[in-house]
Order: sequence, then C-alpha cells, then structure tokens
Amino acid sequence: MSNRTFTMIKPDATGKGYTGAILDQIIKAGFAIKAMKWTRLTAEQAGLFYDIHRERPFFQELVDFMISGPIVAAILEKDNAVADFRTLIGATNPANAAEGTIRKLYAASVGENAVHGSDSDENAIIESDFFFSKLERF
Ligand code: 3AN
Repeated sequence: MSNRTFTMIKPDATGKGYTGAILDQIIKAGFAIKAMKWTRLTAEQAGLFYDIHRERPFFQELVDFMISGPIVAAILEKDNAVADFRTLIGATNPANAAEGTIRKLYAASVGENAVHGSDSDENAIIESDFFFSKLERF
C-alpha cells in the first residue's frame, strides 16, 4: 500500500471557479499536498496522459475537453491514498457518485467530471512523474 496518489482538477471545475472548494475538501479529508501546479495541457500532453484510452470512442472528446482550459495537477499524501481518494471523488459518472463526493457536488457528466484520481499505486507514480520533476515535490 502506497501513501501517495495523483489528482487533476479538470477544466470544467477550474472554469466554474470550484478550484478552491475542491482543494479545501481534499485537505479537510486529510490529504497533504506534496506538489501542485496550475497549467494548461497541449493536445499531445493530454493524449499521452490518457494513452490507455486511445482506442476508446470518447478519446478525442476527452482530449478536447482536457485542453479546453487550465487544470490543477497535484500529488497527495495520506495513508491508503489511492483508495481513499477514489472514495472522496466518487464514481466516474457523477449520476452514480455518492452524496457528498467531489464529483457529486461539482461534476456535470461522465465526460466532464471535475477531477481525476489515480486508479492504482503504479499509475499514481506514472502520473506524478508525468507532471512533476524531483525538484518540484517534497
Ligand atoms: P476515472 O477517471 O474515474 O478513473 P476512467 O479511467 O474510466 O475513469 O476514464 C478516464 C476519463 O475518461 C474520465 N475521468 C472521463 O473524463 C473520461 N470518460 C470516461 N468514460 C467516458 C465516456 N463514456 N464518455 C466521455 N468521457 C469519458
């Protein structure tokens, strides 16, 4: 069990002004921010980040959405970080997300679902390395 996960606050949520509320909820849930940046992805970067979904029918829609505005990328630390963060954000489709979860509160649809959370310890490391150098985390 690793104690770190990776998150992004996606363009729908940054654009609607939810960044502060979402970060507040993450911190109040016990996650410590170990690295963070506000940036905007290029199509190439978004495609590489979601490479695993390249053959899925929604891939182009996903890339177009992810480059439509700024994102916040962060590395988070907590015991059982990956599983606990998935619980905090709720189901991929906000219609199925539990009450009080970030996606239930702030997401509009399965495509525009406010936040990303790593789905495994292995992917948390890959995704963190994609965004952050060793100098940018502590
Ligand atoms: P999660 O983000 O909960 O791990 P994944 O890994 O199945 O969900 O999907 C990655 C991202 O792809 C989702 N966060 C969402 O933005 C997008 N996505 C997933 N399914 C769909 C879909 N049916 N239509 C449009 N976008 C989708």
